[in-house]
Amino acid sequence: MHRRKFLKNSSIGTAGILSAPALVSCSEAPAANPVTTSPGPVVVCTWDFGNATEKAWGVLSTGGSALDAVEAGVRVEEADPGNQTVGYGGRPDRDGRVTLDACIMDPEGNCGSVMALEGYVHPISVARKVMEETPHVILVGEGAARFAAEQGFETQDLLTDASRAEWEQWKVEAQYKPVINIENHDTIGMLALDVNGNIAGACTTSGLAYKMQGRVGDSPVIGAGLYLDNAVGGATATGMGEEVVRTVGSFLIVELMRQGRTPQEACEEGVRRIMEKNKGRRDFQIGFLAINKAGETGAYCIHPGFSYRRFDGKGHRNIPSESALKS
Ligand code: SD4
Repeated sequence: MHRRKFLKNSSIGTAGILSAPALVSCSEAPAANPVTTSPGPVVVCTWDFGNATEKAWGVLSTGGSALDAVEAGVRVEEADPGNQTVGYGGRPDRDGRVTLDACIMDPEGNCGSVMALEGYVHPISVARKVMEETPHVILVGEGAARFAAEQGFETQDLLTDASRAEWEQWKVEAQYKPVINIENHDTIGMLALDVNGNIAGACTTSGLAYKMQGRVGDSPVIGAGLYLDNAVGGATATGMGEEVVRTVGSFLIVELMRQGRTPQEACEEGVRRIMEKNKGRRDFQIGFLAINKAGETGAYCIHPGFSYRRFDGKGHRNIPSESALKS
């Protein structure tokens, strides 16, 4: 049942509605400006997720929609136990529970999100169902899990032996306190521009390792971890979600592009705003990635070492972000 039909049928009507793959490091010195020009189709994602971009490209190159492409693309990482920041095999919270966050946005500006979802490998697909099958945008925790079950998703234990062993070790070493870690990476944010010039985006994560139970970062928050305006472009984020939420990072980047900045310039400004608020503190990581309607892409990160994948008609490239701060 699609959203419109749900609204029509619903008794509530309109009331109140609303390890990972190797991280390709770049040098301390800024790399070549990664802005590239090419009309769609094109797909980009945070970090070095070649299989995910290839999957999305398979959809885009056969005329599929940007929305189908980003969902299919990020599902690859959700299913990969080798990526311990996303989906199956994700690192648990400090109580040993794997809780997943994801959101998705389509070219019409519809969006869906799940937060702290447990027991389902593909939170991105549950988020899409929230978008398409309910009058709501966000479902959390038990409510999200119940909805997933109603939609026919299969439950699965997401805590792998590898993640459990690391967690046990962390409890000993960290004395059961959550840690701030600049190495919080491998969340996948993906943006696609399809053959019709439409943009969609998806973002999915298990969040910060050993977070407090119930903690939610930026990744499932529309405007923070992901945002797009089909007339302008899209943006997504990875890193310390609290900082991205504080600056509504992805929304900011899209608005900066609306005002004429390139994706690269907008990402740099997004990082600068966060640095400004933190007065030079550098014990966390933030990476932004953006695309505009012309298929130009850009990325920027507080620390060197951020890269992103771009797949377009000219092939599959891994582009180091211009990560080092200029000042
Ligand atoms: C979060 N932004 O939950 C996520 C973490 C992340 O790669 O990006 N990890 O804050």
